[in-house]
Amino acid sequence: MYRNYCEQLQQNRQQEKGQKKETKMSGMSSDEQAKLFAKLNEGKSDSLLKKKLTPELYEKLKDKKTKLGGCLGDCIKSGAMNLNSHVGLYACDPEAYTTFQELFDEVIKAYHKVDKVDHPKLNAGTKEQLEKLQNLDELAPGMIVSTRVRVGRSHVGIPFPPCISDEERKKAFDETKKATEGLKGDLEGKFYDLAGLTKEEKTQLVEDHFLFKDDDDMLRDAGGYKNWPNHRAIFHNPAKTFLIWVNEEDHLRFISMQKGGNIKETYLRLVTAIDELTKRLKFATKDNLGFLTFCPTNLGTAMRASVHIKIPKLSAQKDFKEFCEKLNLQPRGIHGENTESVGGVYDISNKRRLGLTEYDAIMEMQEGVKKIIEKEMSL
Ligand code: ADP
Ligand code: DAR
Repeated sequence: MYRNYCEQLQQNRQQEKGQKKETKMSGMSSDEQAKLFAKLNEGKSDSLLKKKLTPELYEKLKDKKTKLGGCLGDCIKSGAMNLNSHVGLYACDPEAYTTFQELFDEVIKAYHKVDKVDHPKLNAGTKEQLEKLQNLDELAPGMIVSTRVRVGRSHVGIPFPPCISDEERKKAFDETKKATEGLKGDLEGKFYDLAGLTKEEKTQLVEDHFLFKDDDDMLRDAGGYKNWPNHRAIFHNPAKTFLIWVNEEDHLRFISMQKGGNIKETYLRLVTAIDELTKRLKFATKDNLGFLTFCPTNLGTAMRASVHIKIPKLSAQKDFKEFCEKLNLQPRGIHGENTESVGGVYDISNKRRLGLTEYDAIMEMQEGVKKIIEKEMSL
């Protein structure tokens, strides 16, 4: 996996040097951008965008444009229209992290709890380290309903939702479809165009936690559902333990998931998939940021490893959120971000994705979940 990754980094650097710089004007006027900044400052917001985009920094960045024509307004629109955002900032395209670096770096440092924006090289773990991964069903039988580990990836040279055209989204769709052909073993599966699924098929896949929805207002305001459902797709193996989401929030999400608490098996399947797909696709990276994604919370490893776990007693405690925060864990509801828990079952995952390796991230989740199990059993 590491070898493929290094080769790809080298190719990316050569590609960026020779890449023809397309210029595409963003659709947003400077007047609309100014209105968004005013809206952000109208009401109360605890978002990192509100905290970090000072009037002085706005003045400094407001006239800048990325080579693909993206502007600051494209990046702050969601946070300005949704003052209840936690972060509120998205990159209009991969180059936004450079063009608007003074803003993005402050948000990145605050979210990922790092003093310096400096992500380590990809490291899924050595043979010895991987022996430390566990099947937590042996520790707490029946407590973990399911385990899921996912990474985000972006195609080189294709903008993110605020600036992507329908043709560019089709290019990402087609490249991914081609890359899934010929996957073998546990990774072999079928590619389903979202537009070709019936309403019932989609509903069942969403209810079973396998498919994404188009119901996140913050993602909508960031341009995430433009031309929906054109060129959106899901790939999965027959067992639905390996899936790929195409053109949801990110160009790509590689997902390994299964019933129960076998973190080791779930993680190793994803590592194999990433290695295989790295041979077939080129992913956007930046040395100090790792893998580039639409949202700065997903940079670096772009990995979120989660368990759906039954913790009715711990979750009823007043300090539940603080308990998770201290372990660098993020509690969520069980139907996706900003949803509620059901029957005391919570989605518990690593919060940090940048400034640590893939191995560090999965171990941070595993060791944190073990502390959650210990606490739940002690109550
Ligand atoms: P992500 O950014 O990782 O996609 P979301 O919170 O949007 O996270 O979750 C996406 C989907 O994955 C939702 O349907 C959610 O229910 C499902 N999901 C996340 N973690 C798990 C898990 N451990 N087991 C089963 N489903 C999960
Ligand atoms: N609506 C954004 C979400 C930030 C993190 N989640 C992502 N990228 N799905 C917010 O700022 O709350």
